[in-house]
Amino acid sequence: MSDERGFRSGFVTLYGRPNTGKSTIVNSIVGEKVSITSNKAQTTRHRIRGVLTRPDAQVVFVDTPGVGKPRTALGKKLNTTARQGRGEADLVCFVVDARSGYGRGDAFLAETLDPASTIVVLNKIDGMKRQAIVRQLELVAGLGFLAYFPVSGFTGAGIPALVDELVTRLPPGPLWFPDDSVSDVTDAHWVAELVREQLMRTLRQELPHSVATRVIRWDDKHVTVEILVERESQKGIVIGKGGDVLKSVGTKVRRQLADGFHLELVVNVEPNWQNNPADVERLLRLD
Ligand SMILES: Nc1nc2c(ncn2[C@@H]2O[C@H](COP(=O)(O)OP(=O)(O)OP(=O)(O)O)[C@@H](O)[C@H]2O)c(=O)[nH]1
Ligand SMILES: [Mg+2]
Repeated sequence: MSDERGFRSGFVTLYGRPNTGKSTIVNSIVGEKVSITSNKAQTTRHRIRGVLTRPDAQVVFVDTPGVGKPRTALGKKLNTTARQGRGEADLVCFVVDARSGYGRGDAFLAETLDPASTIVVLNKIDGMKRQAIVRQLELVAGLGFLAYFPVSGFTGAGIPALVDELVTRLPPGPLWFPDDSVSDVTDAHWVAELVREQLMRTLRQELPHSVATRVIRWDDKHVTVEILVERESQKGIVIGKGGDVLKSVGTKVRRQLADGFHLELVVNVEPNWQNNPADVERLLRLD
């Protein structure tokens, strides 16, 4: 199937409630970490493309922010970004957390999706009893979508079958990205994301949502990432006692960077940015 006539390609958007495992699935499929993950809702803030190229097809996976009831300008922006991702797709993978179970939030989203181009992906089936998985399948089976796939983004169970199904349903098409390209994320954005990932994983309660990160200086192998919080009182928590939080974040990020990379972290306050649409636009802009 490697002749040109047989080649298929297209865009597949992962869409769903926050924390259902969309980014974990994209990373698992492309075989590399292209999108940060954490157990806090709203970890993903941009449309992140992860590219899978096989001899017979190229699938561009579009990871999107989780969709939820917006309580801030940031939440609203994330919902818009997710909808835009849905709009550019040939196919949508509607990702549901099978562990916590198909719920009202999922049902609400299901109604906004086009059944003719949507596949339901029941994620996190690792460690679940067969019966419980079947019950979840029964809950969604009547919704009229194209297909239903129980998977685990962790173990990879069910993922190859899902990818084969997606490829079969994509139209004939060209390579959209070079065949050795895995992601469209720039180096600066990626380093800022790695810092935010560690902060999301470390910080508690509402604090993760108050954090924004961006590279403010990149000088050969020396990079400075600015961490923005919303209040002076949050600064101390992010820095930690004797700087221990920042130190641990820095260590975990450096491990994922090339040798000899010098990473500097600075913390500043951008008052209440999460509630100000103009601040949200500015801080989430990729340039
Ligand atoms: N047990 C289990 N946990 C998973 C699986 N996939 C993801 N998780 C966990 O679920 C949490 C959320 O994963 P993410 O991939 O960040 O979820 P997301 O849907 O991208 O979240 P947002 O970007 O916030 O919308 C993390 O703690 C993951 O480790 C899975 O297959 N099994
Ligand atoms: Mg995500």
